Amino acid sequence: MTPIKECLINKSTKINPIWLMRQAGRYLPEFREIRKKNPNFIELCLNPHLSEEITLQPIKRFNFDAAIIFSDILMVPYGMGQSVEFKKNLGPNLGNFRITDIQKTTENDFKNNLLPIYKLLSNLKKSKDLNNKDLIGFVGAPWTLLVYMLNKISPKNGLPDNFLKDKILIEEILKSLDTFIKIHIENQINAGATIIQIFDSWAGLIKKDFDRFLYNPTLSLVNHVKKLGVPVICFPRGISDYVKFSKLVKPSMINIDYNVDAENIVKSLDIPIQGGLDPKLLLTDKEILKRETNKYLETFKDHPYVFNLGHGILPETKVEMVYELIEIVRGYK
Ligand code: 1CP
Repeated sequence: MTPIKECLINKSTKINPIWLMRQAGRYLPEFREIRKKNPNFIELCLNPHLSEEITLQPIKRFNFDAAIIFSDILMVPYGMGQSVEFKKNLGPNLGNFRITDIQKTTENDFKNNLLPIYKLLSNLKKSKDLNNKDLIGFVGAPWTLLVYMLNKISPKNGLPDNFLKDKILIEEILKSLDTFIKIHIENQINAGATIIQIFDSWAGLIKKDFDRFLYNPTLSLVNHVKKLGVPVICFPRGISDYVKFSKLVKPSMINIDYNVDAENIVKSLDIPIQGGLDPKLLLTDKEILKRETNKYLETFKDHPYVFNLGHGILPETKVEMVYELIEIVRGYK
């Protein structure tokens, strides 16, 4: 059984399994090398050969317990027919769309648009580097994808006040997202994903109607993944009540962010927990990193716990600090 599966059957393990969100990415010199030669990010995500190499880069270097496919949550809007570009200094930039065009997109159109991602998974499945490791597929949660689809750029500076004004349009988009995200989940599992993670990176921006935007749409996906017999990890970043979320949505494992009080959550939840460490700690020094990492390891020592961060690893992280982190986690007794 893989180390993470062992945690998932609700066992606390002697050595905590470890992988890092955004482990395949810009902090790795070997990734930047490939990226320099491939300025079109979407094309890179749709190149199974290069995506495979990028997915395996952190595995070869650090021997993490899981690989997460090199792809992006915005590949779902792309598959639905919305244009998606990544611009230097801006980040994602999505195009206009007509809801009627999205509603005309068939399952087959969608699948054809994203075929290289499924090819990537089936290729990775054969890789010797992934022996006894999980292969994580992922999707964005409906709320987070709705945010990108309507706002067209990152909401990191907030959303306009009238963001939710067109109630009918929003319901239609959420309905399409539920359909296509489920298709994407199913295709990833059929191609070889052994775990699905649902990223709700902007859940913290939901101010009201939590049932409509957070609990119900996520529960619908979680039930779908469970029905397919695969564990599902939820990461509703920035919400104020992870306990309520976990009790209502019942994921196989919950990924906490770095604002969550670890001591409190461990007492309140009986499902496996992942993550928590502030990625900014990897920008400090080894002493601080050790002290803060040990706090998580100590707090979760009798709880099924997968070591990870409280959000993605930052591009400016030094590779030596990642080696150090792994040594701390694997050396902890
Ligand atoms: O070189 C570059 O400029 C590309 C940077 C990059 C990378 C490496 C982007 C653009 N996406 C990715 C890969 C990626 N994205 C992965 C696979 C790699 C891995 O985890 O190892 C995953 C799981 C994602 C998921 C993702 N994309 C999320 C959810 C997780 C999170 O960090 O919150 C989100 C919000 C995105 C959108 C996105 N894609 C890329 C960027 C820079 C962003 C964030 C933009 C923003 O700030 O709104």
